[in-house]
Amino acid sequence: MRFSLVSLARQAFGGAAWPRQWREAEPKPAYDVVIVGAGGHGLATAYYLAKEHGIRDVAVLDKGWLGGGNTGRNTTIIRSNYLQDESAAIYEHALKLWETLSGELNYNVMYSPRGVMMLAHNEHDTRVFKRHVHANRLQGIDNEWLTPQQAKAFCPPLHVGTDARYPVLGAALQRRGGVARHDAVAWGYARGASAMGVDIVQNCEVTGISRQPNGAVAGVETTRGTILANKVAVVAAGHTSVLMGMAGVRMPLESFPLQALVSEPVKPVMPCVVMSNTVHAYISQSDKGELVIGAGTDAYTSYSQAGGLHISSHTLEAICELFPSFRRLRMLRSWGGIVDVTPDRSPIIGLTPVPGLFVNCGWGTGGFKATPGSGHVFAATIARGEPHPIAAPFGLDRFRTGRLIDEAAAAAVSH
Ligand code: FAD
Ligand code: PYC
Repeated sequence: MRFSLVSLARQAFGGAAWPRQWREAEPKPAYDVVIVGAGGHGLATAYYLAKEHGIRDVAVLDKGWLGGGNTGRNTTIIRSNYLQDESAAIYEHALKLWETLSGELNYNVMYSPRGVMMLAHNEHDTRVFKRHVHANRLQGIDNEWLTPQQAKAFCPPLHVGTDARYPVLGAALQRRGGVARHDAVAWGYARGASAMGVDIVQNCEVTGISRQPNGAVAGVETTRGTILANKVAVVAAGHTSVLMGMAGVRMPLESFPLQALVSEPVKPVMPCVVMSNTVHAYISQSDKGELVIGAGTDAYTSYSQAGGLHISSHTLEAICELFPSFRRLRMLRSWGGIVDVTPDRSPIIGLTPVPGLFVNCGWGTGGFKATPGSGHVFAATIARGEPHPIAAPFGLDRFRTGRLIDEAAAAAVSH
């Protein structure tokens, strides 16, 4: 039997109402804005619509439970060390919001800037990461180059011996990067949005997007009935193509399973986040003590929320190679999420060919870190009906010109 957060919380709070500051709403027949997807991005969008634009007649609909998509399934790596100015700007905007988010929401999202270190194992890695260090410093973003000995001092369990298959030749370190508690981010934004009047409707799958005779959006069809809306915003990572297809819009996206796993909990042993593109692993330690390990995407498109076993086995081999002392640990559980990926590995945020229909998607394997910034600029885009300046480069129209080239830092590990 499967329990949703809603049913568990209902039991915890006596079966009736939600705790004072967050209720599960019944849908109304009409809203100003309907947001499809109660992940971090959708909930953050609702929060900033209400808080910064005074738009509170908003419903956030989810086919499952809030935070049950990629928001609650990711490895929570937060960083802004991207190469292109456009990407660095949006991820840095998000990183600055992370720094004050617990205070903003009065909810501990456990943002922990413990440093994200990216390992170089060959000449190509070294050149690429040094290029990122220089680009970031020109952008005013912290990033520094470490020798193998400095990398070892920063992360003592890391093996930097020359006997390794791919020895560590150096590392790029973003000290302000780190991790946060993923589901707390969803809960914090949900509680904040709900307190301002936003309705959050779980177990409400959107099955259609209806249009007015003039072509503009009219609302959504759902498993709980028709809901009219002046504006509809699709923020449904992994499922965006399906939803946008309901409005007749084809999206340049592919959906892949991406998986992660955690070890049994142990005392603090891993002080930072480490990522290796070449050996292919990324790892940190949660406050519960589990080592949080991410794997790669499957090689084929799918909507399955579980990836291939050979992918996670490969990742564990890589972890054991980089951290020999972790070999004796047992794995506790693994899971998957569905990520949607654009051809240039940058997100899509903005207006669509359908008046009143907005979209935020394509964050691929790296959108958790963007959550506050994405919600912030998307809310402004919806409220004003034109792209926020930081979101403007990420419009759908860029695929006509090929304006953005592949953002190599989008994955940071080869997915
Ligand atoms: P989601 O949280 O997936 O929310 C979308 C919601 O839409 C879901 O709740 C879903 O139920 C709902 N939905 C879908 N279809 C419908 C429908 N028809 N009707 C109603 N609701 C619908 N990013 C990082 O920055 N750092 C990382 O370390 C990192 N690691 C990752 C590891 C894994 C294993 C995975 C899977 C992803 C990782 N990511 C990471 C990516 C990150 O998780 C996502 O980019 C981000 O969480 C997307 O947030 P979201 O709110 O857009 O999507
Ligand atoms: O974007 O940093 C990232 C990331 C790490 C693992 C998955 N995504």
